[in-house]
Amino acid sequence: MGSTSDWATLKEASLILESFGVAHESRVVSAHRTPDLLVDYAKTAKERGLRAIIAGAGGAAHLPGMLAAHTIIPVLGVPVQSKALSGMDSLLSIVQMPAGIPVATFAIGVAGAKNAALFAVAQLAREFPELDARLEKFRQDQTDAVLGSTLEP
Ligand code: RP5
Repeated sequence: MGSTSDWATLKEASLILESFGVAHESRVVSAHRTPDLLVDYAKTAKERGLRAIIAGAGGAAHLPGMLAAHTIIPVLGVPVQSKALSGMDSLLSIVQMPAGIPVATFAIGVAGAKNAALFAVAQLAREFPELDARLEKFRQDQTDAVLGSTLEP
């Protein structure tokens, strides 16, 4: 993520990955405050064995696009809800990548963070049957919770 202030949002992605037993790391890598670290992080991602990068940033959110520019590892962009523009700035910054350098863009805020993690799990599940089973169970549990829910009179 671009800042420690993004952690409240991106933590939700981390919690999902943890619940599925997917090894991951959580780092602050800022496109504008630590540009050299960003380049190093992206350029070494493949050799370090990363399979996806969930990149969350807010405002002029160039982190996901800049990471994607320096690696072919899939970048999953999460627009963090900014104070000034409620995350519309983050969303448009991340989603409007010019053709050739894709960033898979998710919803603004916590929903996006959770879904980015679930999407990464879904991709990995094609390769790891135990993850596939956990994802099927997650979906079923979610369905059961809705079907079993009741409303206050
Ligand atoms: C972006 O600027 C970060 O991703 C964060 O969402 C936003 C504000 O950062 P802080 O000023 O809170 O560190 O780079």
